[in-house]
Amino acid sequence: MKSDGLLSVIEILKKGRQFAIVAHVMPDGDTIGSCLALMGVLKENGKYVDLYCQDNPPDNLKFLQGIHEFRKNMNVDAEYDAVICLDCSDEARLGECAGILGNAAHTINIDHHISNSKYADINIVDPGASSTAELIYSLIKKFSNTISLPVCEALYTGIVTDTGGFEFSNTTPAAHRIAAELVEYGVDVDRITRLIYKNIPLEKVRLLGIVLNSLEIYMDGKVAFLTVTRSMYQQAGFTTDNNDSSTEGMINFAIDINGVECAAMFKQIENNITKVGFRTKTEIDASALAARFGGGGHARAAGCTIEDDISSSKNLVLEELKNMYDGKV
Ligand SMILES: [Mn+2]
Repeated sequence: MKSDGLLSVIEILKKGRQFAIVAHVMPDGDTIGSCLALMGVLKENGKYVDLYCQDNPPDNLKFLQGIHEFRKNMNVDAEYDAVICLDCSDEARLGECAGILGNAAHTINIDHHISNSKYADINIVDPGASSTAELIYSLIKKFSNTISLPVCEALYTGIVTDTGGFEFSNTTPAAHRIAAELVEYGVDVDRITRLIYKNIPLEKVRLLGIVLNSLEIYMDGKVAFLTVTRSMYQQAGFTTDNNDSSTEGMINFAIDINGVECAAMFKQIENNITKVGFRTKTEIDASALAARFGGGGHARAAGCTIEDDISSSKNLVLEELKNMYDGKV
């Protein structure tokens, strides 16, 4: 993190009175936790804060203080001294809230994605940080002498969710140290973990059972497919439209199988529209595979949408995988 950038942010926060803080579309624990922590500390210091996010926060984060304050529509009465975007790698990640950037004296971008486009006046981008929450922790320590328990809980949530519970490769000594300090300040690890992870709606567990039952294995055990149809949601007891969060994490059961190199989850959006998520271990580049169907992503996780039904989509993906393996021989 560039310290001069941090110092000018602190000066703006100290001098200013009205702020807007923006989370990214389809928000996760890091963007939400970072926004709530920064809002908490600013409000504790007598500032006015509006929180923005295009989409609703995940249900399992509803326990965090201030979470109901997120709004989608511009507060036209406010004149912001600064708009602060947290965990947003580019303007597109702000979604419908991007317009707010034009409504402030300063724009500030604090993030840890290596792909960050540095779209603001002040950009604090540290790809070495486990999470944006870690950067907000450093900022808060320099801004305020005290740190309240709700702020600590929001920061802890950001770090624990972005590191996958300290399992992912971005889990650094600093992430553990900051988490340890937050626990010293009073964060109840058992309570937070229970609220975030041990709080799964019954229909989601039922859906997991149905989806795992669809497991298909191909190419001598290297490829695993899972299927999610719209009727499975009804079977599991969902009453609302299906959404991505209800199948989140399920593909891991397929990629974690011993010997599997590529897992794909085929989700029926319409009869002739199939959304495909890919996970890979070491042999296949998931983003290259997804790109063959007009999609994209990362080397180990990617996705695409195929305009065909589920069984044809499976055949197309299987064919591409065979081509990719044949190309290697
Ligand atoms: Mn993040």
